[in-house]
Amino acid sequence: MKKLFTFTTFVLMSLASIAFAQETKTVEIGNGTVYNEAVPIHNWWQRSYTGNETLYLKEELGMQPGDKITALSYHCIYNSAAGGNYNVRIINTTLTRMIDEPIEDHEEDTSVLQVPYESTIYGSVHLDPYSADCWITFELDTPFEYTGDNIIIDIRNSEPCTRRGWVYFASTDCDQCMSIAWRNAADEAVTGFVEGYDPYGNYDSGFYGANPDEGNRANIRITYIPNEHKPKIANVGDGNVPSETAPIVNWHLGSYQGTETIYLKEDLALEKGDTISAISYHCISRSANGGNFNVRLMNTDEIKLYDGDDWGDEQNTDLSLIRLNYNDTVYANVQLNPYSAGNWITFKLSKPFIYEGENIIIDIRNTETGQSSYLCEFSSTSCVGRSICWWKANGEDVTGFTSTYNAGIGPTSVSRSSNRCYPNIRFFANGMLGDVNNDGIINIGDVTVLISHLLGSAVEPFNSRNADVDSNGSINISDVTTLISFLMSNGN
Ligand SMILES: [Ca+2]
Ligand SMILES: [Ca+2]
Repeated sequence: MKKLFTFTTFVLMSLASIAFAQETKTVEIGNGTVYNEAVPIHNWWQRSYTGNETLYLKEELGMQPGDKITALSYHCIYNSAAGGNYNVRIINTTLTRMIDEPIEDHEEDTSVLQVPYESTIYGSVHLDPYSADCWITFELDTPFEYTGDNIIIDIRNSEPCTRRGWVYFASTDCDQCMSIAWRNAADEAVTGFVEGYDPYGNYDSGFYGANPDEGNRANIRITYIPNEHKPKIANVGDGNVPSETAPIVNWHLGSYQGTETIYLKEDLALEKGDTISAISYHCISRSANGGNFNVRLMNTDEIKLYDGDDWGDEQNTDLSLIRLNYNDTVYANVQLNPYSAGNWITFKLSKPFIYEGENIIIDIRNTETGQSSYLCEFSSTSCVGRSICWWKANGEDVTGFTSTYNAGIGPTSVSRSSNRCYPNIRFFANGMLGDVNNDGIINIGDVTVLISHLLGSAVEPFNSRNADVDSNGSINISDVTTLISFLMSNGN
């Protein structure tokens, strides 16, 4: 009976592992046999703290926006006696190497650190002294949402090293610095790290020396759940009404302002689970408008931003009309310079926004006082109740806005009508359809790469998902024509 039970358990576990294998993919980066004693784990001194940050590039990852990382594994070659508890943090980044200037041994230039101590801890692992030649896996408690950029993985111990020991990991040489490691000394106060630790001010042993143009990096296996949703572009609005109040308004020189627009699910060619990668607006009239803006998004089942019937142009102080708060997630921050007319302006999101199948509210507001009072007109569509704008007048206390601003106390005026139209928009979901060379923008360079690919030239990087521009499941000459017509309509 026990044998049968064991056999049944084995079969069930096998089935479970098969099902699991179908849901996840693994990418392995690095195939070298160099040994590294500092990354991803090192125990320098008993009672000391250690950490490291390592960069992996999007072309190495080969992953898609919306993929979710669920585990990281490193190949341990040898461990003498090290052990302890370690946390893993991950961020998306556009950096392509860790440092630009050499750092010396024990240098305390903590500005080279990229991952704040306060950022999300995705998983942890406890290490006992273990055998040689094994893979050490960090299972992530919280999946990491990949945005399509490079990533930095930060691993540091969560309590002082309990014992001194050496750990060697299989690594690969790099022709630029992709990894840095640091430690603080054994006699430093240890409680500061665990609670309220400031990673930018608590070093006295500093970094291992590093050269910007060389180094090595631990081999890694990254396990992730692929985003099975195809790249797509969803357009909303076909009107040619000009709007000077949304999505960007610089109403008064030296003032703060913001806009919110609601887009309804029946207008969105999106499906639940799509990951928004970027949004674009069509600027139709030139201005000297510019500045720095934050973009916030929310899923909602509301259908209007204002449900009254007095949609006049009057201003009021009913601040409850503003749905998003300053403390809500910022999905994009963009610096807009004065630009030419006729362009689609793209806001690439720095973290994925998952569409839940209902309506979407987009909030765009400046993070600093308006740099000009010139207006900028956007292609828009007539409506009632779908867009509002607000501003804080000249002479208002402006300091509260940038650091502690709460939308409920900030604006002094809300315009409910926003000229009775909403800005046309393009949603890029699950990647950037048309971004064939994977550089984050869609331009003539993508046409060149696509044609080269069709002519048989191996051009890297080549994003085959983004290259099926007409979304018919194959990549051929019709994707070139579709891409060209898209660029023509894009005003580029
Ligand atoms: Ca591109
Ligand atoms: Ca195609």
